[in-house]
Amino acid sequence: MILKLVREGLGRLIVFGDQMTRTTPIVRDSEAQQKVDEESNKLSLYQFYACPFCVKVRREIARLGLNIELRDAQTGPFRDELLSEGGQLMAPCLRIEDGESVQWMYESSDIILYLQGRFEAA
Ligand SMILES: N[C@@H](CCC(=O)N[C@@H](CS)C(=O)NCC(=O)O)C(=O)O
Repeated sequence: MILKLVREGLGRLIVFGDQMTRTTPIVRDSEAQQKVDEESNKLSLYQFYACPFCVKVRREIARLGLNIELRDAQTGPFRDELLSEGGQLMAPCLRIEDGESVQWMYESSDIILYLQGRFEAA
């Protein structure tokens, strides 16, 4: 219980630090941004608010100027969905829709590399 509170407190400090030190997002012309937005519509991030790994990914999403839906997996339907469809109750997890198929990507570093590879130069 105490450990959980300490972890939550530290997480919130990290969230605060992140918000104080956000960098300017990549700027694109409106056509390029529209294309990126359309692609981002097919992505969603299952995450916990005060999780440092989630902060790291949210920070990169902001830097890359992506409008990815954030889904709170702490409680409620997204928690159940993450477990039943993704296979693990661990955050962050990026849900990637590609036509009929869906990929669930865990591991913050893998998610960041994936987003950079797909959107850094877009
Ligand atoms: N190596 C993973 C670690 C992710 C991780 O440990 N996430 C914690 C939250 S900070 C988690 O989901 N724990 C399972 C739980 O809280 O039920 C990453 O980098 O994404």
